Amino acid sequence: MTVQQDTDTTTTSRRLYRTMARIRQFEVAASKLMATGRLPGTLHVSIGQEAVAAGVCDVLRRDDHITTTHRGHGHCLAKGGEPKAMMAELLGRETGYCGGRSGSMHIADPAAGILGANAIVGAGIPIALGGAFAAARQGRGGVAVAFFGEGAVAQGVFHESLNLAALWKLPIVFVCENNQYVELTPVSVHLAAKHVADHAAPYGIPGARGDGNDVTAVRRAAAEAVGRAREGGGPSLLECLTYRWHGHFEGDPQRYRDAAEVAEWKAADPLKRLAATVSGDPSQAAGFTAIEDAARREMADAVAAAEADPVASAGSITAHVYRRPVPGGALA
Ligand SMILES: Cc1ncc(C[n+]2csc(CCOP(=O)(O)OP(=O)(O)O)c2C)c(N)n1
Ligand SMILES: [Mg+2]
Repeated sequence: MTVQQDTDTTTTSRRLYRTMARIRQFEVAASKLMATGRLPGTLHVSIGQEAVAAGVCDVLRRDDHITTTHRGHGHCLAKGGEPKAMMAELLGRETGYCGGRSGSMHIADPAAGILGANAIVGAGIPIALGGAFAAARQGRGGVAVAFFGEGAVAQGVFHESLNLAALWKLPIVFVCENNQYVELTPVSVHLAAKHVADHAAPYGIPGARGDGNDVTAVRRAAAEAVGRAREGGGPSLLECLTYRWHGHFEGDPQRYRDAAEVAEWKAADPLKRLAATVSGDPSQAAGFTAIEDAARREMADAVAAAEADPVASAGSITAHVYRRPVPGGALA
C-alpha cells in the first residue's frame, strides 16, 4: 500500500481540492435533502471544516484506521468511503453501509479502514486506540487516527486514551477539530485548559495547534505526526482550528452566535483559500472549477441512485441483531 507523496505541488493541490470539493458537495446535497423533508433522522454537516479531513487522510494508507464522530461524513469520504453507500445510509436504504439502519452517525467501512462514526461524544477515541494497538502488534507500520471535536476533550475517555497511547507508544494521531462550539456552548466556557493541544504535555507526547482551514498546513502537520507514528515514535495530538458554517444540526436556530462571526469564518473558506494559491495560473483555476463541477455531479448521482433503492424493510429489522441462544435452541 502506498501513500500519496507530496512531490508535485500541483498534483497534491488538485487532489486535496478534489477531496474537499467532494466533501462540500456531499454535505450540501445532504443538507438539501434534509431541508426538503427527504432525509429522516438528525443530520450534522461539516461544511467549512473540509480541510482537516482532506489534509489528514491524504497521508494515510487504505489499511490505516480512523474513527470519527456524529459530524463524520467528511472523514469517511476522505478515507475512501463510497458516497452512494453513505447517501443510501443517510436515506435509510437497504443498500446503505449499515443496511439503512443507522443513518448518518454510524457509518463504517472496515475495508476502507473506517472503524466507524459514533454518536457518543468521545467514544470513537478508544476504538482508534484499539486500531493502533492492533497495528503495533501486526508490525506493518499501520497507523490509527481518532477524529473528534473539542467537546470530547472534557470526556474521561480522551484522557484515558492519551495515557495508554503514550504509555504503550502506540501509532495513533489524535486529531481534534476545534470548531469553537460544543453544541451551543462556546469552547471558551467549556475547557479549563487554554488550548486543546495543551493536553499533550502531561502525557509527554508532541502536541501542535494550527490553522485547520489551511489544508496544506494540516497535511504537513499530519504527515509529520503520522510519519512519526509509523516509524515507532508514538502518538501525537493535533488541534486544528476551524468552524462549522451550519448549525450544530440541520435546523438549529443558532441563537448562540451572530452572523458577523459566521461571515468572518466563511471568508476563511478552506476551498477558496487553496484556490487562491493558484490565482496567478488561470489553467489551474479552471481545473479547480472543473473538479468542483465533477464533485457536484458525483453527489447528485449518489442521491439519485440512493433514492431509487429500496427503503430498509421492517421485516428485516432483527437481522444483524445479536440474539442470545437459550437452552433448548430457541433464541431469546
Ligand atoms: C457522551 C455524550 N454527551 C452528550 C452528547 C450530546 N452531544 C451530541 S454532539 C455534542 C457536542 C459535541 O461537540 P464537539 O465534540 O465539539 O463536536 P462538534 O459538534 O462541534 O463537531 C453533544 C454534547 C452525546 N452525544 N454524547
Ligand atoms: Mg465543536
